[in-house]
Amino acid sequence: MVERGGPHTRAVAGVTYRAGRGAHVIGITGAPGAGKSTLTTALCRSWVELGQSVGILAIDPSSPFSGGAILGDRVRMSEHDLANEVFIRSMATRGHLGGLSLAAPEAARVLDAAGFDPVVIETVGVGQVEVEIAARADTTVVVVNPGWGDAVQAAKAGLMEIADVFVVNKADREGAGETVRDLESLLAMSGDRRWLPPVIRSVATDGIGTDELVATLAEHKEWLARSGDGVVRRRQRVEEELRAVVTARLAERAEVVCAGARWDSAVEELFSGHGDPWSSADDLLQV
Ligand SMILES: Nc1nc2c(ncn2[C@@H]2O[C@H](COP(=O)(O)OP(=O)(O)OP(=O)(O)O)[C@@H](O)[C@H]2O)c(=O)[nH]1
Ligand SMILES: [Mg+2]
Repeated sequence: MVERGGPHTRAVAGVTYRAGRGAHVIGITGAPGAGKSTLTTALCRSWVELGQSVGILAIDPSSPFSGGAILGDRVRMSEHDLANEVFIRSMATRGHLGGLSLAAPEAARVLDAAGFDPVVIETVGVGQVEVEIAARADTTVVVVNPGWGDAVQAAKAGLMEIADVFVVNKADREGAGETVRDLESLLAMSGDRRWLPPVIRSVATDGIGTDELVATLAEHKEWLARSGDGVVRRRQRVEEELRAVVTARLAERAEVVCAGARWDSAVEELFSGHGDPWSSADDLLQV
């Protein structure tokens, strides 16, 4: 219902807005193919072992979570537990236009209300909307790969500002140590921070680094509560969401105003050389 938007989203929001249980919302973003889904799958194993149920929202994934990837772990997790404790939903950006920035937080809230904690939102870190969605989480994880290019790309995409935790994934490849150092010096240069984003190495395909990441995510959650930053962020989120709803409704109204008989005659009048667009808009917007 949330994905359909409009009155459907409104109906869901009416039910879930106050039903949230305060799940830890974690945004995971990074370049296409950086290993976000593999990493999330590895995290799920650790979380489920800790007795947590995980909700995952994958925004427009080009390589979606496969049942095989999730269920194929022979070592630590029985299929039964993962299938029961992990809920995955993919949302396409196509057809959503600007609506995704409304639909994604709403869908995360549905998962929270349903009792999942943590809730992970995976977005590809290209495109403003996708980056914003990840940035609006309680904790934002930026995944990069070894290679100087990746650290620079991350900086260019505005990912340095939004990261609470950096993961250098595919650390089995050459140059991981260099990328860690590059990120750390970029972070050190980026001024005064109350929370200095840790840089963690991982090999998501082998589950290496995931326990450290799970611990770091828990640490950041604790820090949010202790420092008061969690409250500040939540307030910002409320403000951003309200602004998005107001903007969406004004856009809907514009579609109504820019159609129909009154619209046609206003266009006709302008076309025949009378008035000006600004005065016509004033007339049209007066209900
Ligand atoms: N060598 C190596 N390969 C990895 C690692 N983590 C993931 N991969 C591989 O990288 C590829 C992409 O992984 P995904 O998890 O689908 O990456 P993603 O960031 O979710 O990709 P998109 O959702 O398409 O942006 C897959 O073939 C993974 O098996 C790693 O730590 N080391
Ligand atoms: Mg993915």
